[in-house]
Amino acid sequence: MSQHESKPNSSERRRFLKTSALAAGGALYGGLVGTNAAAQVHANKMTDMQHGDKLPAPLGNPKSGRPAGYRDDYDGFSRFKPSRGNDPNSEFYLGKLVPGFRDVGAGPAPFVTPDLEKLPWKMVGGVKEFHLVPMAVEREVLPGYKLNVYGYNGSMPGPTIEVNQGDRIRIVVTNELPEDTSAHWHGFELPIQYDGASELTQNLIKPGKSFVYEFDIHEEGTFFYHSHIPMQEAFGSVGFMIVHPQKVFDPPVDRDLGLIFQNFFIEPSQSIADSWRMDWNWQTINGRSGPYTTPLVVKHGERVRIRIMNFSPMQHHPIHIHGHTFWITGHEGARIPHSAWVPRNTELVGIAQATDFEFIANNPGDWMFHCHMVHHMMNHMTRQVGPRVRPDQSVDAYLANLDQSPGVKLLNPDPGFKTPGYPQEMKGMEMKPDFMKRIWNRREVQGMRAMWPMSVMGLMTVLRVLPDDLYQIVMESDQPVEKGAVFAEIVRRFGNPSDYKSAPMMMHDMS
Ligand SMILES: [Cu+2]
Repeated sequence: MSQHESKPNSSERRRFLKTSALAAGGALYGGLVGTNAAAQVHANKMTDMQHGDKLPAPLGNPKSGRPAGYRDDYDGFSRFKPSRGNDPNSEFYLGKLVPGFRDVGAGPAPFVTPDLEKLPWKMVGGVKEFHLVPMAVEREVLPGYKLNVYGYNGSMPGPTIEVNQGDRIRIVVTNELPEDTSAHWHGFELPIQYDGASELTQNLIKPGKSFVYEFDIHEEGTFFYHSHIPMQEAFGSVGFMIVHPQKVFDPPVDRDLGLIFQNFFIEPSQSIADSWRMDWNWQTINGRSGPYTTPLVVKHGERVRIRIMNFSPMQHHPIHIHGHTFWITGHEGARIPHSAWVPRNTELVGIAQATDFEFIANNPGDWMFHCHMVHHMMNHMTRQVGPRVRPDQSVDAYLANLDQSPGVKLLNPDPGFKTPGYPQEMKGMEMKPDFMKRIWNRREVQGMRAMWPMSVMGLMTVLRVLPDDLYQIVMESDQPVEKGAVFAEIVRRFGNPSDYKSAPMMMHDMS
């Protein structure tokens, strides 16, 4: 096809630009305010509402702060301020072996998976017995946005199985899926007939039937279970399986947190994943998408472990934490010897891998915690902003004539189209009042900047490092906390108050 033939005529071109200008109308503030003219008016009002660059009233009691009797400083590394220490060979460089506040004798810190449950068990004849039920699940990934997926016991991902090294466990798997399944215990060194590799080691579990898996746990670390039917894996059939070591990991941590990163391909206006796709446009952490992912809230100075598991069907995730350098201390295979730990700011976690991050939370604030792939930092991205959703514009014409690429026409008044490429526009998510109410109606987000949900999307969550008194206000008290108040207090204590700027309030606050 010649260029002449494929070039849209000028009236078509004008019509296209008009449509795209309208479609991009909500692109201000990350495009989350909606896609119509009314939203644009609201967006302008929000700009007018930049106000109050003075810090609000102090919050909390800075003097009540730190626990007594613990060292602050280790070879120049401080648990209470950003610091590296002096010598990369020091045991305490970057906080490497700096202990938390928790006593070794207290045993392992409780393992916490935000937005997921634990699978209960009972002791039967000296064996820890669990009941796991593969089933279809409706998972609300954002307020009002439900996906039809596969999971276990009503949850996607499934509930966490938590055991101790040396336990004997029995897992009764009862198939409530409309199709055959099996359960694989990923990474465990177990007798062959319980490995769950369908057909190779067992007959599939028919719908309505059960299979009993029973074995001894020899290892320790971060593991998981999943269906061994590939299309079921792509629908979310997975859960954590954490094994605490007989000898508590040294140094002990104060927080032990788990996040399962997944993605799906959801067609526009669909709620069911297309498991045959090679690209994936809907992202979840523990079954929720940013900004509905629940922030990880820790105390200033604590030693934190975060176990990341990637159960995406086809995509690896470079996972990045702001404001901290962390050590890689384990993979799903085993704990790594201290001598082989690696400090990172971003770590690639491949498909079916789990990686343990450890660090001292020595830098207070609300820190981004996210996959660094741009299409994973938003949902419903690729086909929503591409030409295929534009009326009267065929994708063939666009691909055959790239110099007609929409998005480079400088005459277009829309700010989203003054630069090449497509603006970040979230047509799949409108931040309506009910949506925002549910985002804010969680203890963990109290006192964050008013506009924070605009920047936390897809495979994103927030690591909140709070001084002890602010932690208590946010996580343990019922004291009301104004939007932005905790952030402002951290700026007052640790930042540069003269540069403080408050955020505009959210749309629903103005109406
Ligand atoms: Cu990613």
